[in-house]
Amino acid sequence: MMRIAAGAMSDGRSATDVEKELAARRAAEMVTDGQSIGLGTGSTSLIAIKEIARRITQEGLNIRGVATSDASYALGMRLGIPMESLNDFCRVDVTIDGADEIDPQFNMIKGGGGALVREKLVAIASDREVIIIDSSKRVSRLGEKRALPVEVVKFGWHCAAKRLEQLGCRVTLRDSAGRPFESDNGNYILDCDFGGINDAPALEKAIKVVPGVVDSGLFIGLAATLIVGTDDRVAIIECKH
Ligand code: A5P
Repeated sequence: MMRIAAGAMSDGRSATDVEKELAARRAAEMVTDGQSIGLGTGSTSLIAIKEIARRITQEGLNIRGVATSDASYALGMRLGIPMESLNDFCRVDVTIDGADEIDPQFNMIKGGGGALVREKLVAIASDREVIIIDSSKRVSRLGEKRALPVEVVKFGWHCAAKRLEQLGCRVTLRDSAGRPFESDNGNYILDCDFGGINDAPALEKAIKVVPGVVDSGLFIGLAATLIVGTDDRVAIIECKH
């Protein structure tokens, strides 16, 4: 008799995969004809991008995509989504993106995939930021489970790391196959472990003024709609900031 690991579906997907898929598909259903859509980065966004591409093909929707990373741009192009640059309009109707953590105030940590700078630029340019997550991403306090990613320029990054440590964290230079990870912007990512963040809006401001910092993965007041997959259900929450 075949045994199925706890939390796994009979088709091999984990319970988390199912939750991500439910959230991503529901978000893709919200897309309407004529919109510009910010295409997020990460495994949940990937499902949404594929679903948007399917709707373009099957329903003939006229949609333009704005990528939050080189990976999302390449995927959008490969799937036949007409892509445009943020520079073309500097505004986007709706962005659909994932998150690493979201707290009860709907503030978030993003950047697990290293795309935080472009994700934030696209989020800020968006009329509506729709966040799609599995249930594990909801936390009572940001930084509880994840270190906070901070993108820094390479030049003098040690100095930026020391200044960040003075804000109360342990800093690790993100690595990829034994070499420092490089963002799409050619910068380094410092993963800053605060072991729980008490005042995320204040911390975001404090990090932003550290010389060498490009931006942090703290997304304050940017989520407009949260779509959470929980078991076999999906909840849509309008975020009040
Ligand atoms: C990319 O840099 C991140 O902000 C992702 O959106 C985030 O890590 C969520 O990724 P998953 O959908 O893969 O969990």
